[in-house]
Amino acid sequence: MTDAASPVPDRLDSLTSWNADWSGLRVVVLGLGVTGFAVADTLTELGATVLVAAPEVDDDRARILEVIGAQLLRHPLDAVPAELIDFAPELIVASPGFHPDHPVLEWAEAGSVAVWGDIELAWRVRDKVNAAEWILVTGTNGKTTTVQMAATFLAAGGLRAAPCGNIGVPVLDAVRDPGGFDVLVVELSSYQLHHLPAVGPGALHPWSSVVLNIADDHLDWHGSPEAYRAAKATVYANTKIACVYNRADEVTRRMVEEAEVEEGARAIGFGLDVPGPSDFGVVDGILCDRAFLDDRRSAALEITTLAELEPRGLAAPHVVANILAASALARSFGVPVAAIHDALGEFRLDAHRIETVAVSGGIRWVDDSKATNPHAAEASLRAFGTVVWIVGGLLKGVDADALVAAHVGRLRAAIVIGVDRAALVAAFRRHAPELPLFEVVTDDTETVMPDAVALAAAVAEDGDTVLLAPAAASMDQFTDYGDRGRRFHEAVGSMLGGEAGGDSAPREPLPGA
Ligand code: UMA
Repeated sequence: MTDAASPVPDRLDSLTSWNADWSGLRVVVLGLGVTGFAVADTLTELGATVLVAAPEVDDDRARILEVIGAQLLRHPLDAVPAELIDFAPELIVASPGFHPDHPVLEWAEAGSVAVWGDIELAWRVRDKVNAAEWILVTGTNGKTTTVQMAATFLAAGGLRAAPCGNIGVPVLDAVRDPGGFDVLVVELSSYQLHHLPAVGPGALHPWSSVVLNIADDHLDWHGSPEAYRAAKATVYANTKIACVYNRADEVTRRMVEEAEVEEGARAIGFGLDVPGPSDFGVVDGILCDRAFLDDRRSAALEITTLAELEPRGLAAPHVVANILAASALARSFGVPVAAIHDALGEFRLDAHRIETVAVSGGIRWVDDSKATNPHAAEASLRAFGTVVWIVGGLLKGVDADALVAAHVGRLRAAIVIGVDRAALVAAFRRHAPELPLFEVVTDDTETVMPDAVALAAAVAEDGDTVLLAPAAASMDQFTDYGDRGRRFHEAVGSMLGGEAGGDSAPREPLPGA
C-alpha cells in the first residue's frame, strides 16, 4: 500500500541482487587493500559512482581504479575529508580493518549514511553467476584450518566449493568467479561480523554456521569482550540447516540458543569427548558423527581415528576439534563420511601452524607462529609435554596472565620477545619465580629470532619441545606471523647447522627469575 504518509522506501533495501538497479548509486569505499579493491571493482561494474578513500595507495591499484572509472581520494583519513563530504555518499562500504569509532564511520552514523561491510555487499550480489549456498566459519582460533578442511571435504564430496573471506580471498571475488560454485565456505573475522546486520535485506541466510571457540581477542578494536562476543554471535543468525557449536565452550552453545534461526535448523555440538545424539565427538580414539544419520540414538558413523591422524601431524587436540567441526559442516551438506576420511588422508596444515621445524638431539622445535593470542597459545602448549616457550609480541590489549598461570607447570624455561614484554615478565615472576626466564631485549628484526633460538638451545633438554607460540600479534617486530615463523625456521636451521644466531641476547636468567 502506498499513500502520502508512507515513508519513501529506501533505495538500498531494493539492492538485493546483481540485477538490481545500482546505477549512479554514490558509494564511498574506505580502504584500498584486497577488500577495498574488490568492492570498488564490483560497484563500478554494477554502474555505481564510486569514490575510494584511502591513506596509502598501491600504484597498480590506483592505475586500475582509473581504468575502471572509480575516483580516488588519497587522504590520511584522520578526519573526514571535505571531498568526501561534498561527494554526499548514499552508502559507505568499509574495509574490515576500520574501527567502528573511525572518524568517517562516526560521521556516517551521525548523518544516517548507511555503512556496509564487503560481506553484506557480496551477499546482496551473490546471484551474479549462480547463487551458491554459504557456510560461515568464525571463532577466535582455528578458522582458517577449519575453512580449508570443510572446503576440501565438500570438494571430496563432488561439490564445487570455494574457501574465501578473512582467509585472504575476498568473498566478492568468489561470488564473481565466472565458473560459479555450489557452496562458499566463508571465514568471517569479528571485524567483518561487526558490520553485518542480523535482520533486513542485507542479512545473511547461511546454510550452516559455526563459532569454533571464544576467548578474548581484538579487544582494542571492539572495545570490550561483550562487543567482541556479540559480533561473533551474528554468525548464527538465520541459519537454515545446522548451527554447529563447541561443547567445550559454553558460550558458543548459548549463542546458538539465543540466535534467530530458520525453522528446522538444528544445533550440532562437536567436542573431544563422547558425542550425544546430534553431536560429533571421539569414542575410543575414533572420530564419529552421531548427528547426520537416522538411527543416531543408537549408532554413530566413523570418520577417522586418532591413530590415522597422528602420523600426519593432525592429532593435536585443537586440530581434532577443527576436523570435527569441519566434518559437521560438510556432513550438513550431505558429504559421505568416506569422502571426508579420504580427504583427510591428503590434508596438510598450512605453514606456521604447530609445524615441526626440526628434531635434533632429542629436542623438537615447533613453529606455531600463528598462535597470535593467548587462546591459540593455550591449545598449542597443551599439545606438548615439557616446553621451552618462546612467547610475546603485541598483546592487543589482551591479558596473558591466566595463560602463564595455567602452564608454568609444563615449562622448562620461558623466553620473552616483543614490545609488550613487561606484562609477561611480571606474570612469570608472579606465578613462577623459580622458572628460568629470559628476555630478548633487542628490537632488531634480524636478531630477535636468532637470539631467542640460541637461548632456547642453551636450556632445552632431551625430550623437550621448544615452542614458538607467541600468544601475541607479530607486527611489532615482524611483517606478519608468516615472517615471524620463517625467521624462526631460519634461526633453527642455522643454529643446528652450527651457526647459532646473534650475541646481543642476555645469556643468564634475569635477576629474580
Ligand atoms: N586502513 C585505514 N584506516 C583504518 C584501517 C585500514 O586507512 O583504520 C587501510 C589500510 O591501510 C589498508 C586498507 O585500509 O590499506 C584496507 O585494510 P584492511 O586492514 O581492512 O585489510 P584488507 O587488505 O582489505 O584485508 C581484509 C582483512 N584484514 C583485516 O581484517 C585487518 C584480511 O584479513 C582478509 O584476508 C581480507 O580483508 C579479505 O577478506 C587479515 C587479518 O589479519 C588476514 N584479519 C584479522 C585476523 O584474522 O585476525 C581480522
